[in-house]
Amino acid sequence: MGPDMTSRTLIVSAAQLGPIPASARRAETLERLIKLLEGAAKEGTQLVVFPEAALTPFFPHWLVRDEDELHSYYEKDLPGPDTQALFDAALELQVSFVLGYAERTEDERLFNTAALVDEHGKVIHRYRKIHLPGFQTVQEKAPFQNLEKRYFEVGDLGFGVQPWRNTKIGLAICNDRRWAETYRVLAIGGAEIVCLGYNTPASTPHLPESDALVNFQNHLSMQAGAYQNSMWVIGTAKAGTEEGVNQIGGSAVIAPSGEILAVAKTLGDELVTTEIDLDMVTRYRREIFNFAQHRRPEHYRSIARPLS
Ligand code: ING
Repeated sequence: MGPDMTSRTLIVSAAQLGPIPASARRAETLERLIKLLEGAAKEGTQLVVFPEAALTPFFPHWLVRDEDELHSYYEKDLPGPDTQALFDAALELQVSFVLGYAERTEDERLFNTAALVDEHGKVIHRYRKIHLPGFQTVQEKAPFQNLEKRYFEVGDLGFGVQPWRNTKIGLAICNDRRWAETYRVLAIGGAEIVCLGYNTPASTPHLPESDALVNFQNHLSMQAGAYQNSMWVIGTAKAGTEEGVNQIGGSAVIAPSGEILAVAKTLGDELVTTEIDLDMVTRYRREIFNFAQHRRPEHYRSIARPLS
């Protein structure tokens, strides 16, 4: 049975991107995103999720010394001259999409942002990354940097939930997926699908013991969030070796059961498409994670008792 407005089924795609070199012209990058949109539309997809920083290399991985270079990585308007072609293609194809990008506001504030664009090419929701990992200053000994605290402010929009078609969507970005609160706050707000992009290095310089577990912990975070909150999670990677940093792939569509329904096989541009049943959210929230019947926030007090 194909997707329609009553059956609460939907076809979704994680649109994974391979590396975006700092030398890439924006038009070239946009071409890659449009190609993925076209491929998704051919598969009947209604919602495409692009990664975090889907228009640029993940520049927090190095100290950007040149002011003009730094500003070149941010978008002032969305759509703007550098993204209009993507919006036009999505409108033409009647496909909604989530786009991760670096945002510069009118009053010069800088955020790591994701936007939800509906099938009419309209930005209907925006989220600014709250959990910024990394540092303000360069870590001398590290083989690569994470300077998100230097290049972005902490998001000031909270975790919003946006009605879209016959469901509700929440957005998150990269490190947000590691924090249980991200999914719980969105679930309390009624989100049925969480869309998130990530740029995740294959090694963690400050905790080398976790290097062998990077891919496991990527899926663990999203599967736990999906299951413990009865939500669909669409997680999309910017993968491959980008400006010298190896990044994981593993883009996936994860069900409220916690199962991975579809997962990327490569580290390049790749569509991970599957049909999802939104009523699985309803069933799991009725039978297992029924917040009203079983959850007791009024009793949740963490009391650190001294050892007797
Ligand atoms: N990147 C990484 C992420 O959260 C990281 C940073 C990796 C933090 C591994 C902790 C462990 O996937 C971004 N951009 O948040």
